[in-house]
Amino acid sequence: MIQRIDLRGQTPTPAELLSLVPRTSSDVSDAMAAAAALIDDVRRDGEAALVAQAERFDGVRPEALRVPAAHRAEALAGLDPAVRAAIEETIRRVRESSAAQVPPTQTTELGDGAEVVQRWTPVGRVGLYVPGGKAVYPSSVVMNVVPAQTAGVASIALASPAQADQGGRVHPTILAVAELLGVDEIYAMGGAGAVGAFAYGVPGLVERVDLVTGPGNRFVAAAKRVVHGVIGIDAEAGPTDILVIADDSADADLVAADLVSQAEHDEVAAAVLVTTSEALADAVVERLAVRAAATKHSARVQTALGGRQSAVVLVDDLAGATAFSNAFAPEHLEIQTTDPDAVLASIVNAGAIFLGSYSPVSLGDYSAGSNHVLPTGGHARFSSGLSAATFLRPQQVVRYSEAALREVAENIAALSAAEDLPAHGEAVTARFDRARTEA
Ligand code: HSO
Ligand code: ZN
Repeated sequence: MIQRIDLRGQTPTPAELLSLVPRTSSDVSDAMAAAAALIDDVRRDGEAALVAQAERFDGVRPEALRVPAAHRAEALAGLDPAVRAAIEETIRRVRESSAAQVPPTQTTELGDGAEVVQRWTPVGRVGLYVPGGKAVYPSSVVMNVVPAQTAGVASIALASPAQADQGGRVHPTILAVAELLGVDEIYAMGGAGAVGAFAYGVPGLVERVDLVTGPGNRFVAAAKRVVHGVIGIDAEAGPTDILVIADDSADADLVAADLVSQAEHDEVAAAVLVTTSEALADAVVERLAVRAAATKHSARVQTALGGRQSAVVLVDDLAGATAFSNAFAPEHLEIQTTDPDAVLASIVNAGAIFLGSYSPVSLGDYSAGSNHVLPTGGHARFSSGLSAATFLRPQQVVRYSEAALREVAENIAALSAAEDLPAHGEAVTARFDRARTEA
């Protein structure tokens, strides 16, 4: 089932490494036209369009587009106490670690009376999209809302589709988690139309937002692309992936369990083991077969493991393993070796990194206190996971005194002349122009 690739004795380039284990592409361009049409409907017809889209796509008329407080309270009362306790502890941990993501205001003195201050200012209003349907992930509500709250976002709204099997209400677990988080502005709206409602506002229902975040299907991703520029968006999430770097000290059964755990998300999820040990490779392949056959979502897991995006890769040494991993830029990287920190030192591209045999990805998905919204599709080469910083903008504040400005006045004059923008220079010289001040 899972393909085996033997790279021992070879030194492939990063591009060659990537072509050996290509991720499934997540092209949303063909959904763009449909998403744009749904957004136009919402801009034209407002609430009526949202109701019509719910009937068409979710097969139900929303009981209320704006979720009333009573529904949220009912949902929280019905939440399984064990799930409630687990969510509360996750909230606590994510809050604590998110606080460290808010950079302090920093002042740089560039001379006497010359000062540039950098401060971080939260986005004013955020719309969080939460998918309904098959995959309802209350943990993702926490991962999106908590960093926004930590950043100091004043206004947070949440949208999730009306569920046919809930009589047209938003999924109760989502409502309950929102209630635990203190989010009281929730809309039963889904898909591209919901993104449109957030981007442009709907008179009498929802105010426009500044930024939309959260996962969703192809049409939600396409809708985000359509409205990007009108408002901000977070990264587009593609299929999840995991890469494990392991040596002969790793436990094959645990490595297999971790690979299966992320393969469980999606038929196109990628699960990759890169190892220096042939014995471990053999053992993991064996354990994968057993676990994949026995797990609840066996068919999905087997499809994911059998795809070209998944592999067991043999390398000569740990340097070869890190080279592979840096080229792949995994969303989740586990390092299960005798000295994980030594391997970590050579890692540059990864969404989140899990060290040692007691830090599985599932820990990060639910309870570590880290964020599980991470760059997929190799985007870890240039971007990072969701954090308080996602909701903050660095702003520079400039304050120069007369003497400090005088010191650079000639530079400004020279540069403005070189760019043929003399009025720029004149704005500075005017301040020191004696004829002007005496007049
Ligand atoms: N592993 C997923 C997040 C998740 N797992 C949510 C379970 N629920 C992407 O990082
Ligand atoms: Zn997961």
